[in-house]
Amino acid sequence: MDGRDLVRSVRVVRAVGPAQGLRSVRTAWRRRRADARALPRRVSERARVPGAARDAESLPGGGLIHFARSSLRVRVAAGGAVFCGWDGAEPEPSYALAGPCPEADARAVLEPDTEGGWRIVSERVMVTVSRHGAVEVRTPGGAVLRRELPPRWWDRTDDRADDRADDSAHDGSGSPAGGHAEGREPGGGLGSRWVQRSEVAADARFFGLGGRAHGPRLRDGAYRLWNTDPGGAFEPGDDPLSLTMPVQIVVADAGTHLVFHDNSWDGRVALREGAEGAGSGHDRPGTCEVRMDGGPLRYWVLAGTPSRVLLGWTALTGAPALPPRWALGYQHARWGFGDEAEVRRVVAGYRERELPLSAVHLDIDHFDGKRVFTVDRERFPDLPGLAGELRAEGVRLVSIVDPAVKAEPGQENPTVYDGGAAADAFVRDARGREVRGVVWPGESVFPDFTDARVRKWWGGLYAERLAQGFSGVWHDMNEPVSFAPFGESTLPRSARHALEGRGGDHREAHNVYGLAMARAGYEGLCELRPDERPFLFSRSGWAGLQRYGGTWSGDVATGWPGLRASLSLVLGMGLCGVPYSGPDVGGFSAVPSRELYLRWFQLGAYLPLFRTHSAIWAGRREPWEYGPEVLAHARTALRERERLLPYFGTLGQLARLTGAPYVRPVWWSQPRDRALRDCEDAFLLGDALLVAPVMEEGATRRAVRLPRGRWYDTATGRAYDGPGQVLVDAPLSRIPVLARAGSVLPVAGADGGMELEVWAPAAGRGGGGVVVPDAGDGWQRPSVERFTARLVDGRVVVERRDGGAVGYRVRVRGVEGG
Ligand code: NBV
Repeated sequence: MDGRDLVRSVRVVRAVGPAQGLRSVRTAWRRRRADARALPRRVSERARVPGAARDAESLPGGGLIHFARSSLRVRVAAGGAVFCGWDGAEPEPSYALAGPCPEADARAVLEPDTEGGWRIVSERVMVTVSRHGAVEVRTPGGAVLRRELPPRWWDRTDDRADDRADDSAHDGSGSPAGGHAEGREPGGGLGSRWVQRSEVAADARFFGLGGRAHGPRLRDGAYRLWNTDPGGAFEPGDDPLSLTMPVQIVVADAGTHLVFHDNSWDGRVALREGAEGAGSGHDRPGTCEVRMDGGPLRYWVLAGTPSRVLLGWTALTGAPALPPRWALGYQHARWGFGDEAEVRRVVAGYRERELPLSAVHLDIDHFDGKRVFTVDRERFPDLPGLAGELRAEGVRLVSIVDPAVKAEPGQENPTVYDGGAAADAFVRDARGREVRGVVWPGESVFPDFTDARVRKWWGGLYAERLAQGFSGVWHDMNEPVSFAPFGESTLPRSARHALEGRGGDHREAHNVYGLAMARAGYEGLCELRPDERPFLFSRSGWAGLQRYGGTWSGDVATGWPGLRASLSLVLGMGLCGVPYSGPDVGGFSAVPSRELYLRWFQLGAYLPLFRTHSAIWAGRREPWEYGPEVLAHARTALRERERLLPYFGTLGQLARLTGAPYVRPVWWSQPRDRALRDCEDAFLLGDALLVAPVMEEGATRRAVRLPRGRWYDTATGRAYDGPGQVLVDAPLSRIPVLARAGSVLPVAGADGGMELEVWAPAAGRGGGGVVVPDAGDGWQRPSVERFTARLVDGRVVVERRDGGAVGYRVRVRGVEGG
């Protein structure tokens, strides 16, 4: 046990008390023993590279190339996504794909190239494969987006098996990598580690990899792929966090591409940005090295503009779930609501101060003994009554849901554990015993969400939450966490999982645990309440989480760096296809200064999930707790959020239809602008707005980097012409928000009805916007309305694209007096 373990032990004991703390020590030892027993110990590893190409065969969408010691399947799918699978890896089964693998593009065919390799030309990319297994992805114009060097595996063989299987090291291949004889299953049945190095343009920037605290631009360094509860609070520099995914978005002058390594094992991505050889002409390419502990080497590449790439990505992994309307309003969470009366008091506080409030979130303390799917009846005797009361004034209740189930059989009444045990729902170890861990309720077991049967059982439990009056759920602790004073705070790597009937262990299931739990909750809610869209957001997850809901920052540290991290997380998640997210406004871990709270609140007002929350020990987060000045400015932010609700609704619909996130990096529509690629302190909210939060203490002005075109400061009406950097006022009362000239966005008018806000186009330029009117909280198909805006004799004329009547009041801004 080292010093850090000691700190963790103290933390665990503080969280669950001395008795459970002791139990967690036992569990940690048990985990270590179980892994030592069940995971392969005596392994010898042999390095292997593909070797020389032998031949190739044409297959739909591309072909299969045989190398001396491996094979590569390249398959272009309709829509342009390219799949590459080594060693026989196929696109399915996959936790990321939304459905069956998309059809192959019949027009994409494998043909020999002039260098002795092969190429596949498709509509969006050209893929070339060299005789030694290097793969290049190019634009149709021939510019290289990505160059993959031949991969390298370390095939694990049991030493004992080796002794028997004679010396395959002397297989006569003559390759320095040696090792793998043709015909023998790669990995010798124990799975292979592998590494794949790639090069990208010298000017390329990396983004994505799920939720990272130090982004959105991913600088040089190693990023781990293993969903991890940071244990208390995190800041930029802490890595990994709860929601990792092997999805990179690479933006370069030559084009944008996304690469997704469809493999849920533990891994690392090492990134190094390139450098352009000023004058010398010698560029150093950017490099990316993906290293996985096991699992298939298969990946998808999607290329095009950022919006094309996200369209393709969400076509592949699923359209983002649309949150119900109310989930776009402001929400207040609290860990530590004492009782029903306190909830009422807080809601009344909002009402009395005329602060719009959409939902209140109840944390683990409303459970009976912190047991999931229970209620502490003494402190919350009538939750359905409370929910009904709040609902009448437009406030919903949202419940936390943790995956760990207290391991206790019921005395008189069956417990959740009883139900799960009867359904054989809990994760077992290699010897077939339930894996026990320690979480909030004490000794706990963990549902195996990788089993469809278990998902069904778990989904049914949400009936209890609905009966208590909850309108939505908040999944926590699903990395999954099992407290441990040393070692990993999760399940043993040797724990067994169904993995949809294939069978496997936690090394493969860990990263998809939160994703599969989200699926269980989402499908359960759809079945239980078919007329309403579920509201679900989850701390952990993986590629494809957007199909079921959103996410939030988790325990972001209170502090200015935490404020930055919270924006980085939202931007990163959006680029990975999960558009709905937001931070704990005010930070999770400590009491923020008034100024920090306000600046966080002002940022939150422009993010999809706008929610105040904190740790039980970190003070309160109601705006009035921070003095009258903060209260007044928070009210302004809340009102602006209300006014923008129709715009948020439209952005949610567009995210569902196109994959474009609400919150986009400023380079979104101009990825060739290098200065924009490096800008991390502002974002686009849809097409129309550029939001420049204040993330520096004491700042009342800030520099804003503008994309090309004219932008209006929405507070002053002053016009600025981009590209370039401008200095704008950022008084404590507001953060700078700029509107793109020519944009048309739906907002709530003073009477609550929807109207169009139109920002005057620059002379000689047109404009326009899309509006998706609110169609309730059900599953109605949205209607999409398109508008154009143009200047005619100095007047702004707004028309509907389909020629129909505009149908809304139009408010023009950005003209004299506007
Ligand atoms: O359930 C308590 C907290 C919750 O408030 C927070 O939002 C989660 O991220 N939860 C983590 C568990 C423990 C935190 C120390």
